[in-house]
Amino acid sequence: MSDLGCRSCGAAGLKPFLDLGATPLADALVTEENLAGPEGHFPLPVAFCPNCSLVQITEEVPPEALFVDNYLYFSSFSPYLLQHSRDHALGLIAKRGLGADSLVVEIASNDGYLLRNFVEAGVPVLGVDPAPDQAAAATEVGVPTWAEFFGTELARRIVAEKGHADVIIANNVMAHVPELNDFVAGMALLVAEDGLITVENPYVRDLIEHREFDTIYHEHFCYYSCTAVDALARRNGLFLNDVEYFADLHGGTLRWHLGPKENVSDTVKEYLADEQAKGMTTFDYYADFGVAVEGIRTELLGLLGSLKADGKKIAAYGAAAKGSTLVNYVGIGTDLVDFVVDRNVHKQGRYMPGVHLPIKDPAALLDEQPDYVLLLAWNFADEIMKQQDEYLRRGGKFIVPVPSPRIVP
Ligand code: DWN
Repeated sequence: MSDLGCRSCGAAGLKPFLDLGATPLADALVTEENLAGPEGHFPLPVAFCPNCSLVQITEEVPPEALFVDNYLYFSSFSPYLLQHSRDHALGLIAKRGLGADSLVVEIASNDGYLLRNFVEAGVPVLGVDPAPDQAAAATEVGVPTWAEFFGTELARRIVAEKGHADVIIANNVMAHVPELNDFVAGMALLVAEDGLITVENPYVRDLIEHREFDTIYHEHFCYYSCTAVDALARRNGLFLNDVEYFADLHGGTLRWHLGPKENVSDTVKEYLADEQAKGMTTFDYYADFGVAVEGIRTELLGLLGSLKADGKKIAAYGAAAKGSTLVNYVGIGTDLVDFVVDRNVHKQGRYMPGVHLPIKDPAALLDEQPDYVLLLAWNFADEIMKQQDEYLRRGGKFIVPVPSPRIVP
């Protein structure tokens, strides 16, 4: 991909600024029987497009391998995300006056975690998600779901069968599609002429400024600024009309409001101007990120190594995709960390990709009371530390790895 053009604008001359090495697929958790088997490792180079400012990985793993075969991410394991999603749904129902004659389509609807709020309010919905287990789980909770990848072809079929959508929701998916323009053009085909599209993805500004390098993995083809989204939308007949920021979601998330009619808010203009002022539309803003990431690796290895040398027992929390990037890039194996805990029952009993850390139920923290817990799901730090108050009361401590490794409390 590195010799191909930008995923958005097609321009040549992508400028690489980070290489996380050959890493295993972040959500490809390993079963006991496959521990000795082959495990794919794929390059993870990251580049900047000087033409449209899109940050992107320049390696391509087929989406089927990423999101269909044995994809284990279920959105409903995070109470914070469930509340965030419910607030979003109820806000849209009120603001857009959605009712029995409306249609809400969510792309990457996972296990129905968000659309179920519309179903409860009597608003017709359609979920789209290629992951079969998640689509089945959504259907079980009353969210009709098509287990397919979204693009212009599927958009046409939805319009033919269901009509145009009053609202399209696309959370944490526009970063996950290799064919970006076909994806956005599909949303432009599907949305009603007075409809709204809301797209949520982590904000590349926070990735760089908070050194959230572990949110880079093969599922995330792109990392967005408002500048990049604005260009991508306009190229496909849509306009970036508004934007909302959520500092506590996935390390800093933007919700972009797109529509077929131009009505750009002052907030969008401020974000675009701020990105220009920060230099986010130039390579220099990203140029030194690799050095900062190497610094985190050195610091974290040093901290874990010295704790182990002092005879301390260390575990980890969150068999997250970002956790896979972190433990594999830094080189954290069972010599340093004994096990990982995760509430997602589909992940328990498996092993982290590459380093093969065993994944257990969070109860193991009280059963085994490790001295320290490396917080791989740092984006949910408040929620997890509240949940683990007994572990903390007993003297346990967390290690938060980014923006720089630190022990809490
Ligand atoms: O884009 C994506 C983001 C939104 O979610 C997907 N491609 C994949 C996934 O990335 P991730 O796995 O890094 O996301 P999370 O949601 O940060 O992962 C958190 C992990 O921690 C999950 O496995 C669930 C787990 N968890 C837990 O065990 N106890 C989470 C919470 C809040 C908890 O209390």
